[in-house]
Amino acid sequence: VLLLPLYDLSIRSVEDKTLSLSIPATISIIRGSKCHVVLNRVPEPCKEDNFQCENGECIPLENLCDSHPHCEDASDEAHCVRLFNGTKNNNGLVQFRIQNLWHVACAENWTTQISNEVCQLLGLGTGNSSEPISSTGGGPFVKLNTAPNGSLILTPSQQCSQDLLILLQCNHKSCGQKLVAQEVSPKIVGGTNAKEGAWPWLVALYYNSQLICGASLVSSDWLVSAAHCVYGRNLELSKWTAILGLYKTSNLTSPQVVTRLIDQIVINPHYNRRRKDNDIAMMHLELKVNYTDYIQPICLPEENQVFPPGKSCSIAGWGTVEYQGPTADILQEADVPLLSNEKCQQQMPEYNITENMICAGYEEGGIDTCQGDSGGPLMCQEDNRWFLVGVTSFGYQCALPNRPGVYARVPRFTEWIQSFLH
Ligand SMILES: [Ca+2]
Repeated sequence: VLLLPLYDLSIRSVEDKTLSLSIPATISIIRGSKCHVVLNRVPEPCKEDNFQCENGECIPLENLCDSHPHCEDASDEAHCVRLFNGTKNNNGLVQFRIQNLWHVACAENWTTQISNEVCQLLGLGTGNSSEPISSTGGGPFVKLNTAPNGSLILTPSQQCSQDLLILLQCNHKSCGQKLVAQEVSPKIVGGTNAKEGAWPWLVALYYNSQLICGASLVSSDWLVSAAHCVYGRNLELSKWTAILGLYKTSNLTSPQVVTRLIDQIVINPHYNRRRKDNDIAMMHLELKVNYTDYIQPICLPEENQVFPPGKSCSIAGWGTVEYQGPTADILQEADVPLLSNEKCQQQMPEYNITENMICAGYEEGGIDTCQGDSGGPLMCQEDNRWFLVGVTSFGYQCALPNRPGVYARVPRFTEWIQSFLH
């Protein structure tokens, strides 16, 4: 019996019939029946002149990007600077959002320190170069200075001196950034349809025209997936297809979709099939892909980067709704908390949970939605960027409590992955 106040609930049986209920309600499910439970907590929509925080709160628009956190999760101050109209995703005109309006940065008084500060805010390392360029468009504009403590002071302005704007180039290549504006969605328990463009590094792997696994794009020509996805299939390269920019598997001809053949597969040399240890593989695209709003690489974590137990991360994929059942049409996503390896070992006594594995899932009363194709990513956000923390390796079938998903722990393989990228 599930007691679910405050949630909109739909239950999809394996026959794919959806039953919607108004809540609060108590639902009994016959033991042994297979259901896919989707819980959507629907926040009240905000009034028109309000901004909706990522946690659903409403705040007045004038509190957006005013340097003071108003949302409990500070999401009102999260995306207040961007690079605009660049040729790559780590350069462009600097724009600051002040309240609800984007302001273009003027070139006057610009310093290296400001470049570094802006690149850092964008999660792009330090500034590489900045040059003044003549403005063609209209305002509003903003002049920048640094306070003695190093923070930026923004002064909105009607015009830039000599109409000069700043074109900034940051050092890091961009990664782990969602480029398609995501509608504000409430925190979700269980899983739900993702928005198009929500996970632009997610790749669908087809073998013999069957979607069998997920993968993650880590550069313009390399994917990371699970070794068990490719094991025994790594010699028949021509049977593989990687589909990038995919949202609905029923719409492979969408203009956002790019298809690539695979010309190399490398299984991690330490992969142990029986113990499911080091379950990670690299796949090379025959042709590089161009990055678009729908195709972007995910960031690789540093080898020593820590993702602590309890941290909420995300999984996404077209994974089966039930064990060996059909794949989902629309990309599915869910939030899952990371688990310590100790806890995970307790809950998975049949396996040896090694330091090359990381677990995620709800400890108790968890509603597992069976998302996450094998090979697909376990993703965590840090400093506004998404990192590939795990590769979906194994777990139990749907909806079993105390059964976390087990993932290959990517920071253990960062050096190995990077050895392919240069
Ligand atoms: Ca604010």
